[in-house]
Parts: sequence; C-alpha cells; structure tokens
Amino acid sequence: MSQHPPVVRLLLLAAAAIVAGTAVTHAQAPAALPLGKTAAGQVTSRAATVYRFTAQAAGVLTVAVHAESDVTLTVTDQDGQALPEGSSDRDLYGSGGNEQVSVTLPEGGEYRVQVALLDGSSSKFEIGAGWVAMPAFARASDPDRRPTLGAALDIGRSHEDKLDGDAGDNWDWFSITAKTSGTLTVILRSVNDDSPDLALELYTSDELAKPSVRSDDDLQGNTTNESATVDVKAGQKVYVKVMGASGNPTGSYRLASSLIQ
Ligand SMILES: [Ca+2]
Ligand SMILES: [Ca+2]
Ligand SMILES: [Ca+2]
Repeated sequence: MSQHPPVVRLLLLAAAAIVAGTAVTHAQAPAALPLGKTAAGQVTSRAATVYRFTAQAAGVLTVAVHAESDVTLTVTDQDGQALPEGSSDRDLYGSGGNEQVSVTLPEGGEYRVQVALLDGSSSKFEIGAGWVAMPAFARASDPDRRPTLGAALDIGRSHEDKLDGDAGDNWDWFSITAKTSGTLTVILRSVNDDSPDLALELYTSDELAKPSVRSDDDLQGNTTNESATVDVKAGQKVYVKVMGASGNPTGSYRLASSLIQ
C-alpha cells in the first residue's frame, strides 16, 4: 500500500480533471451515437460530451437531445469544426434543454456530435439520432474543408481565393507559421463588387474547437473586409478560417498577413 494514499488520490484526481478539461477535441474513443433509440448521458460545464458517428456515404443525420439544463447541440467533422446548419440552440418548446439538428453529411467518414452545457455545472440528458444514407447528396469534397488540410501561407504575401457555397465550398482553411514571436495580423479584402460577406477566424494549433479571435466587423463599410490579430510565439502555427458571414457565400477575396515583432 502507498504511504501517502490521500496525496496519490489527489494527484490522480488532478490528472483526471486535466484529461476531462481537454475532452472536447481529444476525447479517448467517444461513445457511439445512439441510432433509432435514445441513450442517457451527462454533461458538465468543464467539457462537452462527445459522440462519434461513422457515415458510410453521404446522407442526412438528425439528432435530438432533451436535457434538464440549457444545452447546445453541434454536429462537427473530425477536427471539431461545426458543419453548415450543424449547430442548434433553439430551445424547442420554450425549454433550453430541447435541441434538434438535421444536417447533410456531404461524404462518408468520421463525424462528431457534441452536447455542451450553457447553464449550471452539470446536467443529465437523453440523446437519440436517425440516419438516412443518401449517396446522391454527395458533393465534391472541398479540398481545404478542415484546418489540417489547408494551404500554408507566407507572412507578408497576398493570396487571392474564392468561395462557392453552391458547390459545398463554404469556407477555406489556411495555416501561417510565425518564424519569430510577435503580433500576427490577418486581413481580408474584397476583390470586386461580387465579393461575399465574410467572417475571419484565427485558431492556435493547440485549440481547434474554438477561435482565439473572430472578426465580422465589415471594415471600411465593406462586408468582405475583416481584420484579426493574435499574439504568437516563434515557430507557432496559426490556422485561419475564411467563411461566409451568413447564407451561401460565393465570390472572390484577398487575404494578407503581417507580423510585428
Ligand atoms: Ca439551448
Ligand atoms: Ca474551401
Ligand atoms: Ca463581414
């Protein structure tokens, strides 16, 4: 037996808390999403409760949750990025714990469903899902649909790109690696009158579930124009998400970055 069991126990509890705190993106083998039935779950304010779902083909996934407290429901890709129309905080029937989403999965593969708590420290819930494989809904895969698939950009060099919402290209991911520490600023600018209303998000490589900073400020009175700034260390990688601010984004934009030491 250990000579200091209370200390050992405390350390184990601390380690468990650290693991739980990072559970949103690094959960060990999340439970399978219950299909055609409901299952009981629990969520705490420390981390979302995550389920996994493997689609064999494109199709439609519907998920419903009923919780005692106010929760949100989100369907994400395997990097933890919400799918278009994949987030719900609708508070159905006037109850913050009732949420439902129905989302098109554009290709087979791994997906995640997250139940996150908005109110209080802990809540029990019921969750259930339905799946209809609909291979005809498959769309050409957006090559930079996830952060880890985006092109690497050089600081100081301007880059022109475009979105095409009808073709399933609702956002573009890029990465920028800082060679020195300093303040990294990324800006978006319109290319022409057809440039879409954009939002800009910056993520640090250790936290892909939520942005460090988001801009939808429509600078200079232009809905395309955005700017976001984040402090970086030497060698740090920052992921950049360019996305439609609303609806179905289609059109060209220009992106540039600068680093002030
Ligand atoms: Ca809610
Ligand atoms: Ca894209
Ligand atoms: Ca905007």
